[in-house]
Amino acid sequence: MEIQMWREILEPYSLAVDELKEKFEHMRSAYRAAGLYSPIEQVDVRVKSISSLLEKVQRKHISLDDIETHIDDIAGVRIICQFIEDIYKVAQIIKKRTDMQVVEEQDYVKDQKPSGYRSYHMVIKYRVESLKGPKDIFCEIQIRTLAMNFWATIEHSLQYKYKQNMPENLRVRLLKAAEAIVVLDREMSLVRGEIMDAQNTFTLKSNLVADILTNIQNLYKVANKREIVKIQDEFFKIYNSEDLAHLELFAKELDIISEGYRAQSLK
Ligand code: 0O2
Repeated sequence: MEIQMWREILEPYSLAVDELKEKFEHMRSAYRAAGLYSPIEQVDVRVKSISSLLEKVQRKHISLDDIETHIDDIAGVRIICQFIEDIYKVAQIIKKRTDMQVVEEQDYVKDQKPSGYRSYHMVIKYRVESLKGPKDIFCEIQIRTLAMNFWATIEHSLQYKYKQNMPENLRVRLLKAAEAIVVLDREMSLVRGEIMDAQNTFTLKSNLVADILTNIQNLYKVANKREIVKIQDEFFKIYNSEDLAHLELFAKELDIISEGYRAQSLK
């Protein structure tokens, strides 16, 4: 197959991963904008490189003509979560979406691979609209925790280095490290409530501060300077007191003041 042909084949996959990255990142922002904890921490995407595709084609004895139907991870999305519980939440969210259809699932979190690898895998069918028209493609979504990702990234590099000949002592060490990851994820799940509370408070506070600052900035255009300085001083006082309920109240009062000025300017 010519290089140009490869480029053409990979084009829709590249479009798909760009779109999917945008969608999952938007989901994360929407949670945070609503002051909610996001089960999605990070989204990485990639299109399999030509050399990695060729390696898989040879290893699995697939004809070059069957690549698109027999290899379902040409497009890859990796969703990183903080906690194991988030993995299953994200999987449920994906299953409910109407713009992607889950065609295969593999729970390597519950059934870890012999290497020690853990991750939740889904293959979805996803439609892209390219210049040539609509095309349904397969995409592999890997959902894992930060800790699982740490392990998999390191183990993947070692696999790449040693291919099938990983020294036994290294293999055993990696298995031990995988066990430690299981314990770490379990421990983190036990303090999940505390961590989520802390993160929700942080998100709520930064959303409030952003709203307040936008309102103050807009007031500069309409209110007199003395009033704005008074508002600013009050804001700094409340902000430094770390009293979130007071900050919420202040933000609401400021909304009313801003609304008043807006109504006046429309008269
Ligand atoms: P890359 O660079 O991520 O694309 P396989 O025969 O294992 O290649 P299969 O049967 O199609 O693939 O699917 P499977 O088992 O779900 O694995 C697909 C991907 O999962 C791999 O892609 C890896 O990203 C990841 N994976 C699976 N097993 C392991 C493992 O033991 N260690 C690590 N670190 N990752 C794993 P590629 O093509 O290997 O690599």
